[in-house]
Amino acid sequence: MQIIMTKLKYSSSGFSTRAIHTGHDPQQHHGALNPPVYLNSTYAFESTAQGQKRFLGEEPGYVYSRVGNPTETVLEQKLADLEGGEAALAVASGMGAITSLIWSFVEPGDEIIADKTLYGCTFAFFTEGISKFNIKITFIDLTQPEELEKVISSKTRFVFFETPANPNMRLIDISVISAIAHDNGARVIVDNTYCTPYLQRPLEMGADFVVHSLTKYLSGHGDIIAGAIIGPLEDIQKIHFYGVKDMTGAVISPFDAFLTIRGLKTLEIRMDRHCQSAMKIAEVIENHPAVKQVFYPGLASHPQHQLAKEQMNDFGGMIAFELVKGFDAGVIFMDNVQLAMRAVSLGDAETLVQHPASMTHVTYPPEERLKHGISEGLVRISVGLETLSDLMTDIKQALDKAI
Ligand code: 4LM
Repeated sequence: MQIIMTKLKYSSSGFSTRAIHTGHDPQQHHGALNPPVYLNSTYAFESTAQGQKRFLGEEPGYVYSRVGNPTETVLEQKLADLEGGEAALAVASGMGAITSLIWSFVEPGDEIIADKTLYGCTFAFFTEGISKFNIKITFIDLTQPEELEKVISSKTRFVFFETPANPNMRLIDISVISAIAHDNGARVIVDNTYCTPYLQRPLEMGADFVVHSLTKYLSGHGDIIAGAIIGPLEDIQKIHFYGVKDMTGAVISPFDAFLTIRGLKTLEIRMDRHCQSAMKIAEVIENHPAVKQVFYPGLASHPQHQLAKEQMNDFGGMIAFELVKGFDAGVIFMDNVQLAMRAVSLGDAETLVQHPASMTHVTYPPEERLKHGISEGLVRISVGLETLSDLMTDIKQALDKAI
């Protein structure tokens, strides 16, 4: 079986032009501006010989939708182009992307080094899932590259991190970590969900793979669960035709691929708005008497503000903060927002507030959570696309009650 590749007609154009046009030629579809949603599980062959050739990889073409679908292909062309990778694979969820990638390459006896702050289910996959199969997982503070130098070995298969990290917004220097990993024969996976390729392109900084939860900003409307992996063609082929086909089966629905294609058309303008509103809200939160500390890479007070300016094109839509009166004040804040929604997930049009220690990061044992820099009182906001003045009013009145 082969990945279907088409020539990228818009490869030298700007970000939004490529997000809108790459991968779909209306003239091949009756002039239809939007790619059709191919709602089929199987494909009819012209002859037995053709079916055999497709299965043997001697002729490109589809055989069964667990191993490829034309709507999925359109999305993959766009994602590969936007991240600057050779190829992409769209899958059923962000977790499907992480697990399919790792299952495709690790062998018993291998080691994975991961940053100490990760989305809770990624942490659980490492600690409760893959580590059962004689894969050693070492969590370190990757904001300190010398820590990596100390623990990396010839057995290290992957170095894995998020930047900014969910939920506490620590940043990791992609080029420095990639250089150390490569010197030791390991490959680097960056979860770029918080940034999207509009704000940060890890492959251009030396990472080997990017993974995404498409559930978030890339689809952008909170109406699907999906994921993606972007990387070298040969590796993506392996993840596609082994990792997803035979190991995880984490196949994206063609309709979810279509909704992500639709979301990508407005990614740039949505991200600009998320970033502008988040910057203003972070400033307001930082100056409020109820607040002890704010973690937003755009603030001069963020310990890695300089790295944020070098590595990201803007500072994103996610904010985390601690209240002076800790967890109880966090609950008061969350219970008093009226416009913002109390919900996990991120990157939606709606502003979402959540409490990592009891929600997204409940998979960490409490003492591990603290060790990994996720304090009990931390509150997270995914700043949405609502009118900024309305959001400000809502957040201020909820903070006033948490003094
Ligand atoms: C959340 N996050 O934080 P799927 N990578 C990152 C994530 O934040 C997530 C995933 C992967 C949240 C979900 C409830 C950095 C998810 C996993 O949910 O499998 O598409 O993505 O609120």
